[in-house]
Amino acid sequence: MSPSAATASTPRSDWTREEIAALYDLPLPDLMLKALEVRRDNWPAGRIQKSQLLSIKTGGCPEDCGYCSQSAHFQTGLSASKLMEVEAVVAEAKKAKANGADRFCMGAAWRSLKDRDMPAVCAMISAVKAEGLETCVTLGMLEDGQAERLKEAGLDYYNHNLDTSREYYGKVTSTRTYDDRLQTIARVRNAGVNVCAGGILGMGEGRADRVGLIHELSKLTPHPESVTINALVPIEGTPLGGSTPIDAVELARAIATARIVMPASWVRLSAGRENMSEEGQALCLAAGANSIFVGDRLLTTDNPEASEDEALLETLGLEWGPRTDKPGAAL
Ligand code: SAM
Ligand code: DTB
Ligand code: SF4
Repeated sequence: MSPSAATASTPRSDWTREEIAALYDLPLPDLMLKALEVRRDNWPAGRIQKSQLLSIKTGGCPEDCGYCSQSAHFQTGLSASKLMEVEAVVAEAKKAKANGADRFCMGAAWRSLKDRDMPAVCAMISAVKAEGLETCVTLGMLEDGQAERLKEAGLDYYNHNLDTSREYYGKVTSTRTYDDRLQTIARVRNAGVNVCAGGILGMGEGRADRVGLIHELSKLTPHPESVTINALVPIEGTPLGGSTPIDAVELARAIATARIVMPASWVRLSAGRENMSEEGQALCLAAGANSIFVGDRLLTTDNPEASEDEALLETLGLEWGPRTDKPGAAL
């Protein structure tokens, strides 16, 4: 075992909500210091992974998630489209790779994955994997046996978010429950696919809900390999379109707390960077985020231009770097 692996923090799944709240509420410099210690002990210094997203099936979703541009319940001006052809997806994956991304995440505006779409989705996963990219999909709820088929096709990660605390969840979505989400996450885990799970800040929730979200994630055993932290991208026409934007310091607190509580997880600063200042993003990266989405689109909304992201990393003295399989071992 390398010396750095020996000092790596062992993930705990018995954090109490109070312990997590106490971390979250620390004076910012003390919280950041603890997060940086965890980062130093577990992760290569100064490396940020480039991920890229693609919406493979856009809009017309039967769910009523109050934040989402793609729900058929709200008038957001988005036009729905069918599942993309495999060739078109591969072309986008090639472009992402040429832009330096090493992870490619495909999202579909579905309530759940239908078996009739399985062959096309599996073909996309296999083809993207064959390009040498890490694969991630987010396709809604899964039934028994579906995650196994995705894994056989070459899937590395399945993204399925808890979004917020259990108590606040009903204020955001009514067409499914928190336990539905946990059940799909368990199916992903049982199939041996890496779990990517996280949530959204800035939906009118309080700090107790942000702590509750991190607590729910920390109870998963093992922790999700990937923890995605989104700032709400406000969408006109949705119930949450007029929400007060989350403060960058509050977002950094959530990232730092997740970094400490789930030391071996990839923490991703995901949606919302387009509306953040360079200083705000700097704080979130300094708080211990390992990855960002690059490319000028997320799924349906804008993301910073490549040149802005290059400038950001240059300013911060950070480098792009690929995923390392064993946190702690690559220091
Ligand atoms: N339909 C699938 C599902 O909901 O699991 C997959 C696609 S969905 C767009 C993936 C995730 O994106 C959601 O779980 C949510 O956390 C995040 N998301 C969607 N709209 C967002 C927005 N306006 N701002 C921030 N995050 C958002
Ligand atoms: C996640 O947690 N964030 C990404 C990914 N998983 C699929 C999605 C962000 C979506 C932002 C809004 C949009 O572009 O539609
Ligand atoms: Fe549908 Fe996913 Fe959007 Fe919810 S978040 S409305 S499930 S696409």
